[in-house]
Amino acid sequence: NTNSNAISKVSAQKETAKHKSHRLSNEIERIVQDHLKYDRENVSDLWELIHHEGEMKVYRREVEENGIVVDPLKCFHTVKGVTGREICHYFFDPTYRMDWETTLDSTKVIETLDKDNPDTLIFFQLHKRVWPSAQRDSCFWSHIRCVSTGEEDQPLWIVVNYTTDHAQAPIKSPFVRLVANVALTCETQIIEPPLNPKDIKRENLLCKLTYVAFVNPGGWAPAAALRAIAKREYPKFLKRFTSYVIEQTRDQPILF
Ligand code: 18C
Repeated sequence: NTNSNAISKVSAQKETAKHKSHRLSNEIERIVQDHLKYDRENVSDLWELIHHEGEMKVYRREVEENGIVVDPLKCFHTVKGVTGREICHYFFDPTYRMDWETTLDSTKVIETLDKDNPDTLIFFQLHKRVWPSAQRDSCFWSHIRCVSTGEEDQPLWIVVNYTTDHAQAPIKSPFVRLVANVALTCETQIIEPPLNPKDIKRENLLCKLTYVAFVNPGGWAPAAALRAIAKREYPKFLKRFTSYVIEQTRDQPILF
């Protein structure tokens, strides 16, 4: 089955860490390191808490560039019963995208950068149209990685989605290309760890999740409408996506 196949391929990478370099390697390295450095930092008072529900906190900063709203967004969440690797796997793998994404008309993988180590895919997505604005599309590389911190016993998992150009995804009117830099970082904690690690159950798992999004709509869009949509859609995404991962993994062996 493709699912376990994809999982084992990424885990093989985790163990052997053999990375073949490709045309995006340097850019990916730089962007991933930036996210690892800054995303988990707490927010300053420049950030406004726009949604607080249980463990979930969604912050944003109101920023405009040439009259276009590009508000940075940052969320912290804690999810019980799943590992960071599981959360990142469901966020990265195209198999599940349309199960949890409610803001897309379509998603398509147009390239797998290194077929021996499919940790980087290029996606072309068509977003739902928000009337009366032009419909947005996006083209981005998506990279999944396991980062061992050395200090803790559980590694960090991260997925970064970052806009790129691609010959198979030309910009075509009437669509407007949005520009995105999104990262999901997950850290697994073992609560009340049993003496034998083999006895770890889902009830012992806690995942600290950080999600950041920098999205430029790529052209003018009414600021008030856009901010209202963002305020509604990001919390909705976080709730739906994390519940989805909990559902999918409930009766599955834990994937560390
Ligand atoms: O990270 C998420 N999903 C990933 C996989 O798909 C990927 C997506 C990145 C793009 C995020 C930006 C989406 C903008 C889509 C615009 C249309 C939305 C319409 C919704 C109406 C029901 O990383 C999870 C993403 C969660 C999406 C939240 C949407 C927030 C909207 C932000 C506004 C963007 C401007 C669009 C212009 C609209 C004009 C009013």
